[in-house]
Amino acid sequence: LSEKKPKVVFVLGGPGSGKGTQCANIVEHFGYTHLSAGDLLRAEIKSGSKNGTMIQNMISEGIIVPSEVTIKLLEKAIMENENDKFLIDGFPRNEENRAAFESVTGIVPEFVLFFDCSEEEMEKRLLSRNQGRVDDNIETIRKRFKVFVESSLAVIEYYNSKGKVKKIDAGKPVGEVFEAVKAAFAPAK
Ligand code: UP5
Ligand code: MG
Repeated sequence: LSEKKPKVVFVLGGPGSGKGTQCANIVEHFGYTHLSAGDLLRAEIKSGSKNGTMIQNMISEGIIVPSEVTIKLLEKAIMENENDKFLIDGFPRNEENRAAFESVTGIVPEFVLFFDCSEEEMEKRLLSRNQGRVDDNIETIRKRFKVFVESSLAVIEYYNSKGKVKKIDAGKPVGEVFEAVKAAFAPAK
């Protein structure tokens, strides 16, 4: 992976802040490949892998899956893709994820997009998503919010201290959020 030297942008923000939605727009506009850590974990469950049951249980509780598991899936997805620029959506989720990813892959992100959104708005979005996700029920949503505040915000603070965070007001309609996202990518084009 160190030979490939891919360009990586981390896309972070609370559950339902619009990471997946905006990543789809960024892919169309800027030619990145979108890797959602959550989607990779859900695919791993479906594939019937030995870790599937553990991953399923953790996602149902809104808990962060061990970083070895997630990092392996991300590395594989990066290696198997010819593109050299990737959006990593929903990872790293805690300081241990962050440090392990940097040391295992040698990859340091170009920058970090942070979708800032109120819990009230995120809750509303998640409860009306209706895609059959095991974690889109009010109890698990509350647990996901708690994990985000207690573990994931520290990652954003870390990158903020390095001057790498581009904060986006993600509480607005999709189109308006994307205008702000475009501005964040424009200088790097
Ligand atoms: N929507 C989007 N933008 C909108 C807007 N501006 N206005 C109005 N509505 C908007 O959007 C959510 C919903 O809101 C959609 O219906 C959308 O149309 C609408 P989406 O783009 O899907 O938001 P996103 O931020 O991607 O929400 P998601 O639920 O995917 O975020 P999570 O971070 O909770 O989920 P993720 O899949 O990343 O992780 C799930 C679980 O996997 C974690 O809880 C954890 O258990 C596990 N996990 C790990 O352990 N490790 C990892 O590294 C990653 C995941
Ligand atoms: Mg998502």
